[in-house]
Amino acid sequence: MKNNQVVMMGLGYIGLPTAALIASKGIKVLGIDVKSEVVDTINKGKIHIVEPDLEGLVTKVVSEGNLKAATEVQPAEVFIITVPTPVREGNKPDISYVESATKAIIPHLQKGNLFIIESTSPVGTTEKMRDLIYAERPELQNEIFMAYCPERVLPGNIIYELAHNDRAIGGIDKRSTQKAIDFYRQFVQGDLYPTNARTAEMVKLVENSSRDVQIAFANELSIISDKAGIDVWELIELANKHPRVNILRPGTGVGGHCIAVDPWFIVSEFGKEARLIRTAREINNYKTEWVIEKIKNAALQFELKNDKKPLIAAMGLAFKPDIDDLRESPSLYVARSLKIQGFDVVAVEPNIDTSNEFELFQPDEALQQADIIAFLVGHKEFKGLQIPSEKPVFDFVNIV
Ligand code: SAJ
Repeated sequence: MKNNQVVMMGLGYIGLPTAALIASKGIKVLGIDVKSEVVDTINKGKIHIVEPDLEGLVTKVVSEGNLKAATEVQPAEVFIITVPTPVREGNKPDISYVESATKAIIPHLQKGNLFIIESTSPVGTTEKMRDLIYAERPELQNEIFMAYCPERVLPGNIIYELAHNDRAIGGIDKRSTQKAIDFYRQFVQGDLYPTNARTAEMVKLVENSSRDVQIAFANELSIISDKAGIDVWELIELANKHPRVNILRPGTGVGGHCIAVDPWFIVSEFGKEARLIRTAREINNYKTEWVIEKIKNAALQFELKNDKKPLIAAMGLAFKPDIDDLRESPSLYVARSLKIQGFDVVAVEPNIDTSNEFELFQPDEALQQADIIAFLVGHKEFKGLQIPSEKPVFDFVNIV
């Protein structure tokens, strides 16, 4: 089994960096992905996602022969599942990729193997996969180890955080927890905290729900302050001078692949109980609609006054500052909604070179040519820009 000590199922934003980090410790890793283009790219030492420092690491571990990619599973000592768990219609989590990855592993499992789920999952998923495995391979009952171990890395800083963040590790029994801790200790410098699988699953959901609730509080304050004629940024700065208050930043809404999604895993299962978590989701989604309304009202006023359509500059399209990731981005949603509603929109996004959807302007060009300017993301390039005083400027992220 020396040839493949670890099999990583799913080579996306978590699977690929984790596979590369493990391989960098001299452990043989076989990465599995259903997409053959992804497998081919990785086997050439290249990457298909955007993440600082990742390509260099992948090139190195592939050239050293410690990381290989394939579409078919092979025997290993450790199997790790890092496939997506999307939220579907009605905000219901879909664990079918975890199920199909588990099914693909089942024929290769051997006594003494360690099976780990990292994918964000509803509470009880690890136990479900345990039952699935034992139903097909009853002889493995109590002969393999199983644990849930959520990742908690920040996109843009994944390589550092994978190695340095603390982790919660929850086995289906105590020996599984210990086995998983021994495994992670080989490549994680942070502390490893033992727990059970259900708690570890909930820890992940609670971390992102906590951030969502806190951002919702800031977003609600921004809407209230706007009505009250108060500068929300000054308000928060002053409130945060209290030694036990730490309010986060309001913005265009909450985007990304985790914070706007994970709370639904709790709400869909504990609908009656999870009232605050659900409301926070609704507030953060509403904030994006509120931003659109603000810009639209200014645009309609401009049209009435000048008898022509305004040119609107969407300053920033990414889901958060200083990254090029446009997926699940509230800013992109704002720009797109305005365009769909018939407004003329140009975009400024310093982190991307091309767009099929928007004409891209340089920041100065946008400030000169646009009639309405809306700062949607706090990119560093926007700091210190000279803002024309005669035009309507919305700074939803307090960058100027
Ligand atoms: N945001 C605000 N105001 C704030 C902070 C963030 O509006 O004060 C917005 C951002 O603009 C963005 C969204 O929230 O649209 C999410 O950004 P983020 O930087 O808070 O988080 P992500 O989605 O990049 O990563 C999160 C992290 N979770 C926590 O901080 C609890 C990360 O550690 C997780 O590993 C990741 O989700 C994940 O994969 O679950």
